[in-house]
Amino acid sequence: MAVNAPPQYFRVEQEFRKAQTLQEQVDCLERMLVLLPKHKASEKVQADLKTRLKDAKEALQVERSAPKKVKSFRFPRQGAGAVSILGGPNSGKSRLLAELTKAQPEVAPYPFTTREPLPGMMAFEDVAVQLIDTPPVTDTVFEAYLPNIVRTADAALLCFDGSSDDAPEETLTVIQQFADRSTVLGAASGFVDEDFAKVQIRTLLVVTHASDPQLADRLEFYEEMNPPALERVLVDFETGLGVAELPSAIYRLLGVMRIYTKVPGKPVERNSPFTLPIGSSVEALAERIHNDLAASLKFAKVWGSGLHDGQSVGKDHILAEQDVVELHTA
Ligand SMILES: Nc1nc2c(ncn2[C@@H]2O[C@H](COP(=O)(O)OP(=O)(O)OP(=O)(O)O)[C@@H](O)[C@H]2O)c(=O)[nH]1
Ligand SMILES: [Mg+2]
Repeated sequence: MAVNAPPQYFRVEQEFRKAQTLQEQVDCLERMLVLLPKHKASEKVQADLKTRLKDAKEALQVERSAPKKVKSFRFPRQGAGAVSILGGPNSGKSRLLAELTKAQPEVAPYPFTTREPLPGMMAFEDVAVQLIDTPPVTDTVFEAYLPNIVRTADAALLCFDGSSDDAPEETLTVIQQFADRSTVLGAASGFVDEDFAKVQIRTLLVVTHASDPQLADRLEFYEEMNPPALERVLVDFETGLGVAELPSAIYRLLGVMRIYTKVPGKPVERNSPFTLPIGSSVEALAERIHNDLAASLKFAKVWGSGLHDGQSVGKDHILAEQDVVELHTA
């Protein structure tokens, strides 16, 4: 966004994107309106925010007065982030969930096996990532609750069946179906331009059945159809190709870093790192731990790359993956 807003604004904007209920959306929009600087350049954004707020409030009224008819699924957020698993029928979505988590989805060699979304927790080193398996999408089949699941997650996996001649077309159909519902499977997560209705979700193309001898032809055919540029990994759950590297590729999609904290004079707490968006400052870490801590924060000592061990840094110091931080309030 071209508007010169303070970092708090963008944090609330992030929160807004992941809001799972209308009430959460209303709360975030109200805060964004307060935080947004009021000047000529931000007029369009202000107007957009106001429209969104009005729409969300109206929808909230409707939701309160009418019982829900549409099925919806909300999975409490757990771990360092959430990633939805999308794709056409039989593309390996459930197999992926079964391979990387303890969840036990039905996996079968015929299409339309999965009827409802199912979450599972994937371990990557010392963090966990929530994966959500979903029913297939085709040009005629699309569960109404899917955009919400995809938009409230941090990233998506789009499965492409490397053993099927139909995969190029089916995969493009999935992308188009979501695009038709203002949900753009793309290279980064965030809003598209300044259009608050449209959300982009960072998506990894997961080519399954990648040991298939005709894979290269199918991928070439896919490329010729001008799909959006997505990062891509090749896996085969039967031969094991690429499977060991998949968790780290999924973790990287989240755009977060792990930060370990320590109390002065105590050892580092290695078991449960905080995960913060890449580029976060010492202050953001303090805020994550406790609002009061951020207010009373004086400086921090950091152990990490490019620093002396225990180097003192200010609130604005930008942290890096796997830094160890000791926060000092006096
Ligand atoms: N050889 C091989 N088989 C795979 C691979 N991935 C999935 N399969 C098989 O392909 C079939 C379909 O996999 P599923 O995971 O059920 O596919 P899905 O996308 O969940 O299908 P729906 O739920 O019907 O949309 C199953 O028999 C899987 O075991 C792979 O990488 N290699
Ligand atoms: Mg399935």
